Formats: sequence, structure tokens, C-alpha cells
Amino acid sequence: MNQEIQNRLKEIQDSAIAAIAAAGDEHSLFQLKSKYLGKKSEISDVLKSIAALSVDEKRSIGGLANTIKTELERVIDERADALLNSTGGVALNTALPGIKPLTGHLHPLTLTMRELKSVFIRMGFCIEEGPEVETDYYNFEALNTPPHHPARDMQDTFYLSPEILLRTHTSPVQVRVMKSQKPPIRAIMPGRVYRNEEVSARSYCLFHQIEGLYVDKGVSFADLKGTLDSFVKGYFGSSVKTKFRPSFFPFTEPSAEVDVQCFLCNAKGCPICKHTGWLEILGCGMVHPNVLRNGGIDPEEFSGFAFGMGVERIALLKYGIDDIRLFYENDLRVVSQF
Ligand code: 2NM
Repeated sequence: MNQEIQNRLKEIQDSAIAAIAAAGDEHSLFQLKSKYLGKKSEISDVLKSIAALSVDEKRSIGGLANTIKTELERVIDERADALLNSTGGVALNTALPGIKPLTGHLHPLTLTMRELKSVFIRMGFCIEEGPEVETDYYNFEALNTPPHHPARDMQDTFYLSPEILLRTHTSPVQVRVMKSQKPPIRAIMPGRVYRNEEVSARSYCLFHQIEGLYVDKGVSFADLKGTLDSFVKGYFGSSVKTKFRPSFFPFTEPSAEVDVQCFLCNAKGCPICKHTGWLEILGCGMVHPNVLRNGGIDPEEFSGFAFGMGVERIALLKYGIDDIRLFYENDLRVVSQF
């Protein structure tokens, strides 16, 4: 009787091990686990039939049953691991969809900056750069900005010392270029500028400008208008019209602001252009004689025009973004769309 039961248990073990080895997936393995180790398993049935045996016999058969259960648990775990790490017998499943490799891309500001620069390069401008840490002299004094002008307010400028600051515009580069080159000068100055303003959807402590300078004999306001009109047509489209409005800057006289027809609504009127059909995109003017003089250029002999635009503003309009901070947070969900 005892021997018969022991043989029966060994048979169950053998068939269980064979079935576990053949299990093709985790689901069938789970079914085998409940079949061989669950409450209604064949082993449990066998144990129910030993009630009539002696205590010693019960003990030895019970011990054997437990050993078999422990062994089956181990074999099942081993098979589960193997299934998890297997490729189903196929080294490469060519039917699966591929994993797209992550490719790099340019930041929307870089794209906008490059496109703006390329329009000016096609028009014969060259690119000049200068320091972001500037002196008070180049950032303000040389640009005809007197000591008590509002633009010098501590609230707008990051001062590093009473004389040293982070440039608030790229115009100091223009003074440096005037000092180091002889007219004719035809250059744009792209770069980072800093303003100590409260950060909001519309302004950030850091942004980019492209400014331009053209100095030669007999340069007039008509040259300024023609040049900027060509730029607008080159960047926004050949049918886009410009509008010049009088304005004020300390470094230019006369000064103007340039509006372009709203390219988002085709000048029909939309929330972005506040239903005017026009968008303001740059400031400009004839370089003030004091600024030419500070640049070592005789205003009796030469004249020039200058202009400046904010790159973020143009990128916001172009991509229909409503918050400048998105350019600086580097959230991949935002920047990978461009
Ligand atoms: C602007 C608007 C108008 C400007 C003038 C000069 C310089 F150095 F030639 F005097 N640089 N940049 C200028 C003029 C900049 O930005 C809105």
C-alpha cells in the first residue's frame, strides 16, 4: 500500500515536470501550477487516501509529498524565468514594428535665428559678434543714453559692478564695429541680451536680438525703408506689406517702428494682431550723430541707419506660441515639435 502510494506520487511528479518543461507561455504555466499545487491537485487527492495508514506511514508519505511540492515550485519558477527571457525561439521577430531611433533636432529659436540671418546674408550683410558682459559705456553712454534715462534703471539692467553689466541689447557691438571698421559698414549683430524684468509669458530675463547697422556716404531714410521692406518680403513673403510708424530711441533720430501685415490671418484681423491686421516686429532709425561720433565716424561725412528686433517675439508669432518661457524650459514635449 505504502509503496503503491509512493510510486503514484513519483508518477505525478514525472508528468508534472514534463508538462512544465513543455509549457510555452506564462498562462499555461500558471494553469499547471494550479493543477499540480492547488487545493484540488492530484497530490492532495493522494494524501486524502492515506487516512487509514499508520502514523509512521503517514509521516513518510507526507514528507515525500512536501518534497515533491517544493521541487515542483522550483521547476515552475525556473521555467517562468526562462519564458520571460526567451524570444520564443526566434532570434529576431521581423514582424514587430520597429523602434524609431531618437534623432536630434534644432531648437525653435535656433531655427528662427538661422532663417533671419540667412535673409540678411543674402542681402549682403555680414555677421558681427561681441561680449555679453559689457561696460556701462558701450551699453549706454556711447549710445547717447544719458545717465538718468529710464533704460538705465537698476530694475532693467543686471549690474555686475557699477561699471560692468550684462548687455541689455546688442547695440554695443555696433559701437565696437564702428570703432574698428571704416565705412561702408553693412553688418548684423545677433546674440543674447539680458533684462532684469519680472519673468512672465511675455518677457524673460534672457532673450535674443538681431540688430543691424548700415553706414556709408549719403545713406538716407529711404535706404532704411527699402532695406527693411526687402527684409520683410524675404522673411515673411514677397506680398507682405510694411508700415513705418514714428517712434523714439535715444540712439537714433528720426526713429520708427515697423509693422508687417499679420501673416497669421492674412491681415484680416485675428486675436494675435488684436484685430488690427498688423504686427509690430522691429525698431529702427537713422544713427544719431553723437553715436556715429562715439564710434569714430564723422557725421558730417557719413550717415547710417540701424535696426533691432527680438528673435523670441518673431518665433512666438511664427509658431503660434503664447508663452516665451516655453523656449527656455526645454520640455521635450514642446521643443521636439519643431
Ligand atoms: C533698435 C531700434 C532702433 C540701434 C541703433 C544702434 C546704433 F548703435 F547704431 F546706434 N544699434 N541699434 C537700434 C535702433 C536698435 O532696436 C529695437
